[in-house]
Amino acid sequence: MGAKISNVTAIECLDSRGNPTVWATVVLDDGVTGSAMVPSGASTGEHEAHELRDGDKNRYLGRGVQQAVKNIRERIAPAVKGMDATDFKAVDHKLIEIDGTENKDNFGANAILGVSLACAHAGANFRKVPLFEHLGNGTRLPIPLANIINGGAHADNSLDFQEFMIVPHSFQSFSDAIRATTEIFHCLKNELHRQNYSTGIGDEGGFAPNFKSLSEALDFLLKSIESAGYKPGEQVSIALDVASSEFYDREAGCYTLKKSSGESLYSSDLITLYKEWCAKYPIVSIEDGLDENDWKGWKEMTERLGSKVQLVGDDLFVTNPKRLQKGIDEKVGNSILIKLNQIGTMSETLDTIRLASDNSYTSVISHRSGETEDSTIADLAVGLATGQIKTGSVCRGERTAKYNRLLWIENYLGSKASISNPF
Ligand code: 2PG
Ligand code: MG
Repeated sequence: MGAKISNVTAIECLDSRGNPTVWATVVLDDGVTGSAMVPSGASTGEHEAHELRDGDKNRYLGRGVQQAVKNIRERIAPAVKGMDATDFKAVDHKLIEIDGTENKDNFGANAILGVSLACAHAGANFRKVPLFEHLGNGTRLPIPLANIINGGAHADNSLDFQEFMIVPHSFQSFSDAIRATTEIFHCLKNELHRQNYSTGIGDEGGFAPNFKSLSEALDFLLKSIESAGYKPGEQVSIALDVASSEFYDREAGCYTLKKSSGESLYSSDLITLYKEWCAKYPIVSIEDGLDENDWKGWKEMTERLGSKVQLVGDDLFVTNPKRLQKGIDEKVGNSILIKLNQIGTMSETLDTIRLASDNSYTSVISHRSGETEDSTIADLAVGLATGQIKTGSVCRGERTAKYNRLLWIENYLGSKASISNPF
């Protein structure tokens, strides 16, 4: 009896882009269960853990995850049966051991993560505590980095840069920060409409019109912050995810803005552009400003911008402690994006967050562009008190699921809830 795992099951379900993904459930001896759904990226880093897809063109255009589901049912379930679900670290360790590969190629990181997260949920449910309390002792709500203009691989428009986010960093509570975000989102919609731009949305719920230039998108953000009645820079700032690996031309060694002007830029030109923008706009954070293998460029970027701006490594670090350690050793970046499915287990994710904070790197907990109603990352952000979360725009259910969970946690914590400005 107790928290012992009696079974692990899984099914193939759908993500927000209409692609199949894994939904895993851990069942305990006493009947308590825990479930989780696995997200999936579009602008994936080449160093991420392996996402197992069936490749059978006759099902879901090759994107099925039946093999991952089968791996959970037939290979993982018997291996973790009888283990204590409250000790999710031991279960994760077992998953890593039986997979036996560096990148989780054997079972698939999607199979392993599904079980790892479901186990964490089952443990929390067994202990009758919310997941965030099971994961850590944090009570600090994160500042949202809300992606209200989409481009890059997430939208069919003219923007080469992937995410234009607003950061409501100077509010007294998470609910006030979300209210401001939502008001700005609606003001942006009105302004786009007024100027005859499309108000259709991209993969993460942000607007995705054909702007005339990248800086025009920034101008619209600034205007919307102001028309919602907030002070840019003082109350609400801007964050970018350039996702530059998507348009880096490795052979030519330069960045080609292929969705818009076709112009090619070297690392140092891009850094200069960021520098100019940081002087003109209240930009507090730039993610993947340079390519995932451009360590030299990243070093220069950190030297030139790192004292003023948060430089977040996503494709660069892929939530991997080894790659983060290289960044720390080489003084590259000052922040890491945390995506559970890049590394594949909850425990390894917690280790990476710890390594970051021990070395004064900030951690930004993140969704993927392909998401589900699963809200585990909201609990992760609070339990580990990381102070920042990136989970898309304030529309679309798979994005609001995380914001709503945070609103719930804030209310649950009552006077114990805190929030603070990391910028
Ligand atoms: C990113 C993410 C999430 P994707 O690049 O940061 O916004 O996108 O999941 O497509 O990698
Ligand atoms: Mg990114």
